[in-house]
Amino acid sequence: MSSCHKAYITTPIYYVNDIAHIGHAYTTIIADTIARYSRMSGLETFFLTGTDEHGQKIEEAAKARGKSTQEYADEISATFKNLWDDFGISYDKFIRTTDEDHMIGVQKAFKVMHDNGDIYKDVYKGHYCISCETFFPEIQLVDGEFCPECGKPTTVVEEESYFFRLSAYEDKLLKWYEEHPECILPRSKRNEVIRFVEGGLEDLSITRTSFDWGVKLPAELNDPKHVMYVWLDALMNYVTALGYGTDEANMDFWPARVHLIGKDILRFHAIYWPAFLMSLGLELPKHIAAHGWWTRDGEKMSKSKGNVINPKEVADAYGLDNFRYFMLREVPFGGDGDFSQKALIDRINSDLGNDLGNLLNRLIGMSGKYFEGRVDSSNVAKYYQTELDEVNASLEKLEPFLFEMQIHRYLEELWRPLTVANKAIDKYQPWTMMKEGKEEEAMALNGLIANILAKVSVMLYPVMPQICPKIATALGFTIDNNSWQKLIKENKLLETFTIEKIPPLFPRIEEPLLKQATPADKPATEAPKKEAKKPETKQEEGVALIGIDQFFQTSLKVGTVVEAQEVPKSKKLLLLQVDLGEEKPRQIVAGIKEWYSAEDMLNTQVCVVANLKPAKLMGMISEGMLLAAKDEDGLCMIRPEKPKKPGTSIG
Ligand code: ME8
Repeated sequence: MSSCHKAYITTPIYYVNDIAHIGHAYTTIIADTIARYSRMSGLETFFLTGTDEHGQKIEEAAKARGKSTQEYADEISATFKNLWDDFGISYDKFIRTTDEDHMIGVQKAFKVMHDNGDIYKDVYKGHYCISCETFFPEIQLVDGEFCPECGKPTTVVEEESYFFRLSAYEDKLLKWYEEHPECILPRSKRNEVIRFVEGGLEDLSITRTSFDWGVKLPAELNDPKHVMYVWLDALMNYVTALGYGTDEANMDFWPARVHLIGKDILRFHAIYWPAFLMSLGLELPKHIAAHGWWTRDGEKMSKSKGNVINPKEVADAYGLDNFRYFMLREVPFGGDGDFSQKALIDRINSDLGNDLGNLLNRLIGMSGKYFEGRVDSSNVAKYYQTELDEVNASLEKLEPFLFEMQIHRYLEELWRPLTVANKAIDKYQPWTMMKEGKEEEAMALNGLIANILAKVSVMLYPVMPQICPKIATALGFTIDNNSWQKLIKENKLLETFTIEKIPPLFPRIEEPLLKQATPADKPATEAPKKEAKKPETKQEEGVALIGIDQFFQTSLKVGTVVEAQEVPKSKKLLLLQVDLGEEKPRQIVAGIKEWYSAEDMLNTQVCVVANLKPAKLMGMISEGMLLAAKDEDGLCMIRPEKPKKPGTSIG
């Protein structure tokens, strides 16, 4: 059993049907940050990542490229591993589900669950989405055919299958969520899962007979035509990586401290996985942490749009640590994020360049000019106790933010000491002190700034593992468990040392550095001022709080529906022409047909989000969105209380 001195941290294992993009990099970078912090703080750490290589989707992707499935999986798996190596990701193991010992472990798990009566054989009839490798009940399908997750057509499958008695775990799962409020992070996501489970769980089909690129059943079952469902195989990686079913030496890292995942795969991790673990008699993970989705300039990334972001290109152009900082700081964990070069450049120029880089330059300048680079911290507490107290108060708050996955708040709080330092220089003015002969006070100020930078670089190291050691070198120390203990846990200071000059760490970026730039990528032409910077987003329970200026970026208008018709072959969509007082009516495709007929909508007034990028729905352009409210009883439109002129703005 894992003790509190051990930390086991995992990423999802990525499908080898495509190469890594910014979303995969995001998950892996968060996990790497947590792993690095764990190690620095003295925890024995095991960080797992890898690739998910079985299933119909991979078999088909290989076929489409004219390759053998194994050859194809080897190739793509290597691209993931190489990328993480290039990025210096500090994983302890890279697992592949085609590894022999993984497959042995999965078979052992299947046998245990079978022997204890949780697996039985029956016939499966249902709708399967190959892209999501998931079965869906008919009622969940869009227009009776399409996958509710990805929109692709599903196929009807009727075959003999083994089932896992998921329904038997409903109450036990609910009890677990109830007793462990922190088991799913952010906590708001836990409520979603609870509601889903309360809606009832069906037993889960866990084998397939229609293809064979997967783990075979244990030999004892003597049923060679079945292979295991890819999600059962994949989830097991978290324990087979520690040796489950083979050499169990590392099983003392179990249970995981955190499984990091994207919100798209929460159901598998928060429902199936704990149920499998209960059936196996293993402990449940401490946290399952689901982050949000990255889009590109407001749009979903896809190959056909040509807007997929290659993380390597971004890191090469802007610097790996800058990219890491941006991703972790820009978005509240759990919320969705938008990647634009402008946002990245603003973060680099403002947070990193102005707040951190300039402070280091000021220190190098000040200590060089007055003290030949020497720093003596003996009198820091004598003159600057208030500042020290403020800095320590911030540093003490940090660790819980990290382990509760509030990484954006971790970084936000970590910037406070930098503000304290920058303000102290402006307030006490070392140049004036030197003129007035207050050399001791000026040296103490020098010591204060140097120590704030030292402390910040230690705590920033997990996020920026290449740059922070450079800051530490300039300040004559090394970032490790000893310095963390001394500077952070014991609130001590570095005593005397000489500052080494280093070149500026964050040269200002004036222009987007990647070809794919769009107008939205242009950086602010002036140094972004603190106030003018992107409004701070704060997050509670996964819901982003926005400033009023952000709210006003949305244009809401009253409109009149001047034409309404049904979309042929769609159970959900109506095609509306809405007068917004513009030259011609806007075409809006609205998913409201279950609640409103075309006739109901004609000549009524609606509230429209008027500045959304046009989107295509079933091949039709939609130039806005209607406001509506939906609960268990259905959906209703939000309308003005009294008639208003088309185009009247709301807000
Ligand atoms: O789901 N924004 O693998 P996968 C943010 N093999 N994160 C994103 C993203 C985006 N646009 N796109 C992908 C699988 N991700 C299974 C997992 S685990 C036992 C099996 C990230 O290659 C996010 O972490 O489709 C998401 O959960 C993961 O990539 C899905 O990777």
